[in-house]
Amino acid sequence: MGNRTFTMIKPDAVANGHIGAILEKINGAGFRIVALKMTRLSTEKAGEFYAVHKERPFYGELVEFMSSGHIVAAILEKDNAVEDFRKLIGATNPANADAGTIRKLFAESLGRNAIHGSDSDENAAIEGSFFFSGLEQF
Ligand code: 3AN
Repeated sequence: MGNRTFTMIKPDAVANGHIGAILEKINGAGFRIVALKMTRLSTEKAGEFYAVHKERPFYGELVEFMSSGHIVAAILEKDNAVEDFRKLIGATNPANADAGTIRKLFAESLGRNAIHGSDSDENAAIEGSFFFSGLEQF
């Protein structure tokens, strides 16, 4: 059971003005923010980040969307961080997400689903170091 996960507030949620509300939900659920930045992914960098999905039919759409605007990347700390954070964000498709989850509250659709959460401790570490150097993690 690891105690860190990685998240990105995606371009839809940033453009719709939800950064503050989402960070408040994250803190309110007991996560400590240990790294935080607003940035924008090039198509090349977005493709690299989502390389595990390369063979999936939605890969092109995903890369285009994730490089279409600013994102907010963060590393979060809490006991059982990966699993608890995925509960907090809700199902991939907001139509299936539980009431009160971040995707239910803020996502537009399956493709534009407001927020990313790592799916394993191993990927949390890989994804966190994709965006943050050791000096940027507190
Ligand atoms: P999650 O982000 O909940 O772990 P994954 O890993 O299955 O979901 O998918 C990664 C991302 O790809 C999702 N967050 C979503 O933005 C996008 N995605 C997944 N399935 C589809 C789909 N059928 N059509 C368009 N985009 C999708």
